[in-house]
Amino acid sequence: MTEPAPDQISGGHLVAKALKAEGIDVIFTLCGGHIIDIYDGCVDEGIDVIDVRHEQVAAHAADGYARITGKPGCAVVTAGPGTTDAVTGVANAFRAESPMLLIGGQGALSQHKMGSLQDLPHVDMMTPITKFAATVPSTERVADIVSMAFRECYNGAPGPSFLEIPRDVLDASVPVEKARIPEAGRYRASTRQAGDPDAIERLADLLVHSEKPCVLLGSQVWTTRGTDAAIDFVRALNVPAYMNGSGRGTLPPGDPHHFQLSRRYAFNEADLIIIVGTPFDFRMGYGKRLSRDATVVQIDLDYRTVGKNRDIDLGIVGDAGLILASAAQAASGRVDTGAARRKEWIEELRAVETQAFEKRLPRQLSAAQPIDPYRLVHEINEFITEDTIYIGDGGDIVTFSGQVVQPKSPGHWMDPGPLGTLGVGVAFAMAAKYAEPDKEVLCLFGDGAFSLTGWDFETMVRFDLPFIGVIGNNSSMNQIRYGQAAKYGNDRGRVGNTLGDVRYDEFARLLGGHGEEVRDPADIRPALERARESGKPALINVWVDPDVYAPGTMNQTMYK
Ligand SMILES: Cc1ncc(C[n+]2csc(CCOP(=O)(O)OP(=O)(O)O)c2C)c(N)n1
Repeated sequence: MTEPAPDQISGGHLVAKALKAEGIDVIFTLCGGHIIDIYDGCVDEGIDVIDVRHEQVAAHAADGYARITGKPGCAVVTAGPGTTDAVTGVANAFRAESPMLLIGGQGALSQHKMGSLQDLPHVDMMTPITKFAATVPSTERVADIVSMAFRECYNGAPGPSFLEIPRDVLDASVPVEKARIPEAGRYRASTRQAGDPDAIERLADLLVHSEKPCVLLGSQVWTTRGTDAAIDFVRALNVPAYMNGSGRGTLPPGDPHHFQLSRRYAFNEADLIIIVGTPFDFRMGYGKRLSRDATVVQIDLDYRTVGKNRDIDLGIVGDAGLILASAAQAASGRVDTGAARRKEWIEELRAVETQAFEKRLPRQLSAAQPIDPYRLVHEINEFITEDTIYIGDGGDIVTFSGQVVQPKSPGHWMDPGPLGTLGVGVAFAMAAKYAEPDKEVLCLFGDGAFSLTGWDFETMVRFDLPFIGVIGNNSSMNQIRYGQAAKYGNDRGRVGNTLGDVRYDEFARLLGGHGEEVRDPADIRPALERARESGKPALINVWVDPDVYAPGTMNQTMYK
């Protein structure tokens, strides 16, 4: 074994020092000869190395780690196929505004363009799906450029960065005093922007004059850790709140300002709609689902998102929590002419909400066999606690859960985000359980989604990361099947979307986890309890009715 002289440091050790300075305590990786010096550096810096079975999982886990911890995640993969395998994970983080760094190996600079093993133009491939993508040109610059990549992750709305480190750059050693090794907390500024003060005053005015306001608390409320400010805001001004993405759980179910099922009604009837930290993308019907008569305010970290796809009346760029706190403060000194009518408005929405809930309840309690997916997600919703981090990874089954499962705490809801990537589940569970070992992690999978990256269940076993996996098994890619059958008829509607009747519970046991099969809805709850008690990574294979679809799937809302 060759060790650098004491006053020398190698590229891999410089990477590890820069990760440490960023507060990162784990990398997710799949090995390759191009990157092993980073592992050696991690050992010295006390950074854990979680090695997975597919690079896509490493990248999704880095994304998930960022969402849970508020720190950037890091995945390290080898050159060529290692890096291409991770592309989906980076792309998902890009659309979800999740800060992470992917480090890819690269052939030696000395063999540049000579056809070295696993050589590809990684930076060109990564540029459109990252905020920053670069080659590290010399060993001296390794830590400096890693810290630059982290800085770039937080420019505007957060997102991923990519670095490739040529093998000779990584493996070489340089005198320590020649390398810039940025120190923790000294190489980037705070990103908390308070918003234009004039715009905040206008928002305060709009609020106190509004009789029928509503607010949509999107993912950036969680990203910016603006939960408390958002809660104070809705309480101080008596504003009904809807939540989406990672913003779910900002208010717990049962809170007087927590609304979910009356959103369409509110967006039609409101006189003031405040959209916080979520774009007018397909999940919002590109803004078309908001009343044309309402005054629309949009708050976002990214200047480019505000006013995109739909006209707005007031746009504010900055940190969700800071802006909501300043608006509430600015409103507190004003005469609130809308206050009395807002009370009635809240009652009106509560009535709509209750009616919608009662209409659906019989489905949620259905004793049908095969199991109605509504019953499965109802049981999950009843089972989770304020310490359960809920993950959805699938098509139709996750659309059902989006209607029924309500996280009980902020930051306890994870879904892929607007890229709609199947296969995030095991990786998100890995990151969540690693980062929050005292929390329970429950992931609902479609059988199709689980199959994409399910081998990493073994990683969960190997690293002793217990979680409860529930597979809504309909032996189909049902969300696709619905639209296909509607368009081409039942026979042709079956082409390319049929899966085998796979016993995922047996798969779990094969890999050393806990597994159970459920056919009777009355058995769902006891099976969930046993999975909780097992203390192991678990898969409960629940056979759900393949001929029942979620309303969102039947309306094909995602394409409208
Ligand atoms: C990586 C990826 N591939 C394909 C799709 C397209 N897609 C969306 S939903 C879906 C079906 C998912 O099936 P499953 O996870 O079993 O859930 P189900 O719809 O059957 O409940 C597919 C293939 C996607 N979103 N992501």
